Amino acid sequence: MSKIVTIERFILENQPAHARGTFTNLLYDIALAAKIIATKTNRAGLSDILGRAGNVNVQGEHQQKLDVFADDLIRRVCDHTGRLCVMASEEREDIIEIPEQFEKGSYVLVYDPLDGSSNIDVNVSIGTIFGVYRCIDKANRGRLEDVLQPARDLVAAGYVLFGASTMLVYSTGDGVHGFTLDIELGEFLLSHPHMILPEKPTYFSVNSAYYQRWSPANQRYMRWLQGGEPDSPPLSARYIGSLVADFHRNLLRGGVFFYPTEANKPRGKLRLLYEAGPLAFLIDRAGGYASDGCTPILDIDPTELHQRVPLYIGNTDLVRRAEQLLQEEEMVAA
Ligand code: AHM
Ligand code: MG
Repeated sequence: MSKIVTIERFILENQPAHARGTFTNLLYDIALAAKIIATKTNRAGLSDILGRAGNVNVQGEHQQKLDVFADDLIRRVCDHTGRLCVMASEEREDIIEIPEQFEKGSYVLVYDPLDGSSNIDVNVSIGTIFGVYRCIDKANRGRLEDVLQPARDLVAAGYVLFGASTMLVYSTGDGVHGFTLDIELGEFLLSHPHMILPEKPTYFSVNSAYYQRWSPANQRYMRWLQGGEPDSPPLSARYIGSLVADFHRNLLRGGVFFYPTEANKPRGKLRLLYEAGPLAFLIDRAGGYASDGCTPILDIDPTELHQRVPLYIGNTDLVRRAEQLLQEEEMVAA
């Protein structure tokens, strides 16, 4: 019979000795927050949690009640533990400082508390995305520069998928590992050790309703993915509109997700720090690649907290094809 391994035991046994302690406990904290958010999302149709909170977030979007709940919960789970020097959330305009009365730690947490907000009220999968950096200057309490680090410097990243079951997938650099929440035990159990992107891709994922707003290179890329060219790969299409769910499916089945620039979204939609960066770290560790169409996402130096970035992520050869078409387009324009 195969072994039953809880996330606690896995984290403990798989951290290098120097990281045992603070860092291990930080991952426990995130797992705890994930369990609480899972409980809430599972009751979404039952409790008074559905619908808009009436607030507009920093991106000018309406926040859902669950977004607000998840954002506040992660802050409350993490701000007093002495493990973090600063946090940043997609839902907040500024960095989240650790209150003076609490000890500060040496790690930085960036998170998108509940991604896929258009799917919250319609019982479709949503997710939480997180990344962990080391604080740049341990002498100081956290500052903006601690948060504005390239994804290559992440020490851990992961996501929680609130789907038919709840899964937590993370990497500390050495493999990508997935855990499924056993709701009766209240424990995440190791279900997907060492996740590797299949060599043969199955799906492409994009919101094709925006096709007319894309540049000719993106349109050509789409036609290539759809099988319209002699060297097209044999792919099928899937798009949920929740990045975590689309990413997770493609990680298991192989494929590419992209969210390009558009006439009215000149920098794309997705956020570098909270969405593209952590997922780029994971896809890299699973054997794939993420790009903004020109530069590896891992190498982009963030300049703003809520910076947006075009994203192409998945099997390396599929992402490279997008880069090639976009570069050809640039050269013609130059
Ligand atoms: P959000 O942070 O407001 O939830 O937006 C991010 C989401 C992603 O999960 C998803 O990939 C994308 O927005 C879908 O956007 P669209 O509805 O334009 O296809
Ligand atoms: Mg988001």
